Amino acid sequence: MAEFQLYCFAQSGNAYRAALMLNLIGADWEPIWVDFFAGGATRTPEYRENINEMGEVPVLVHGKKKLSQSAVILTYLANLTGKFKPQGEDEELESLRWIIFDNQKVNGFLGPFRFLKNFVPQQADPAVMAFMKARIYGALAIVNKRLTGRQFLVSDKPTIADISMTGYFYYPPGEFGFDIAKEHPAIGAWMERMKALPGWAQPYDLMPGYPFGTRPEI
Ligand SMILES: N[C@@H](CCC(=O)N[C@@H](CS)C(=O)NCC(=O)O)C(=O)O
Repeated sequence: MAEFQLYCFAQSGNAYRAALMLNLIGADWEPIWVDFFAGGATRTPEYRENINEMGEVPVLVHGKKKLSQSAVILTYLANLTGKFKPQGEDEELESLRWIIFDNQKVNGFLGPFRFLKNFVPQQADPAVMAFMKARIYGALAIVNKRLTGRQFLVSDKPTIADISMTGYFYYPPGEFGFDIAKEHPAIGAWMERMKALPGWAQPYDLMPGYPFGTRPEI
């Protein structure tokens, strides 16, 4: 058995943050596929009783520890390994600030927007989609401005704030109907820098369950 297990599925950008971190730190880890779509696994009493009372992925298991919330998982792994760890109080607070902004306003909207666009049988209300798209563009403009003239979000080295921000960014542009990297050049350049890190992989190559509904051998 690998040292770390990650409950996840390929379509989850929230889980991607944790999977990417594990890969970037060179951890010995294995994914545990969660049948979110067809099986509704995260909504079952068993999942909520035994895996995560919040009914979400990602969940990281490390020995007796079971952690959820990608921000908590990233912090745990950074503290454990010293890798991608913000240095000193100022960087730690700055990193937390960007992670909260990301969770709430960047990937916090990108995830549900993509979900409504791709994974529900009925067409989503256009007014809802327009509202969400406007929120996404507003948040992406803020991130793009932050990254203009900077290498990474918090310091001249990548930290867990950068890993958190990658959430949904590397899914195919067709799944959003817009191209994050092309439309926001500073984000696009930062995405290339993140992509160049040893161990980087695209979400569909890192977590099981793609194409939709299938379970590849792991
Ligand atoms: N803030 C959480 C978000 C986790 C989350 O929303 N995960 C989704 C999958 S992308 C989920 O499991 N949703 C289940 C549900 O809402 O029923 C994190 O960063 O870990």
